[in-house]
Amino acid sequence: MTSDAPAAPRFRYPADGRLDAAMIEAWTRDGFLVLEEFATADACALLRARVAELVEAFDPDENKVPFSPHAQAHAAKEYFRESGDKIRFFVEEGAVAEDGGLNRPKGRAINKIGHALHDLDPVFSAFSRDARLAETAADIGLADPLLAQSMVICKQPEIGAEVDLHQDATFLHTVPVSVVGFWVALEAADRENGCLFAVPGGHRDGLRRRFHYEGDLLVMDEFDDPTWAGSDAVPLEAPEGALVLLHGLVPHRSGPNLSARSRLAYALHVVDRAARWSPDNWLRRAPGAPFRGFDG
Ligand SMILES: O=C(O)CCC(=O)C(=O)O
Repeated sequence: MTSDAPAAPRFRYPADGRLDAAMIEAWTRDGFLVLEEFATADACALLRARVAELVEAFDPDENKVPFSPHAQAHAAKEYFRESGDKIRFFVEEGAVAEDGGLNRPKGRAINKIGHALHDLDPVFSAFSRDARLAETAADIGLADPLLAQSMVICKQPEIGAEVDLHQDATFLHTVPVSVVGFWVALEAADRENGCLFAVPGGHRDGLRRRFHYEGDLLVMDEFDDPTWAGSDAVPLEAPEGALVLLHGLVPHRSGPNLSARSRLAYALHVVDRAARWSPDNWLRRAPGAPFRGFDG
């Protein structure tokens, strides 16, 4: 366990989104950056209300695909494979009863919603295309940013599953690696309700795994030590409204939520048009729905 690890340095999000020298230094050194006060309490409340509306409209009888962060069992399902340009709902493994039904109200059963909220939902699109984010993206070297993927990660009380140690470039691969995670705490995230943990400087050690299509199969290639444990990961505790930037190669994970509080977050993954998108990535978009930038 890493719960005694020191906390990560944190900064206040600049009003214009432009990162100062200390922030750039921390980003370059650590491969992550915790920026508090990015989103106001009202903005977070608006997004939480929008999530509640989306969940209300979701019919769990149509699809109850559990998201399994360890086994990637969802990867065999068309419902997941086709979700790159849709808004789809994945339930917690712990919310599915033996008879296949949900063992709790659907609002407490969703693991995540993905993967094109930033394009398809007006509330999430506006939030994702905040002009400040374009400034921040430029400052961390994204020359021509494209919004590739978005997810609401619910981390439900008591059953919220942990997310295993991973690098985002495993799932959203470009040559060279360019993906950056823009992760926003829509509710406070701490060690009790499953905050992020990341390995400082781990982005310098190269790509460990790659999840991609091989023919019709989605496979995971392992390039390095399969016992990769991330025991040097530090907690990235984040108050409501904080923005956490994650370099595509920085190993990170999140803990389980055994608390009575939820831990709602919004993650937007941005790649650089100047890098080559790997066509065997799991995430696919219809030909008429290419990635778009911060300016829409
Ligand atoms: O929010 C979480 O629990 C995990 C998020 C994550 O790993 C990611 O966005 O890459």
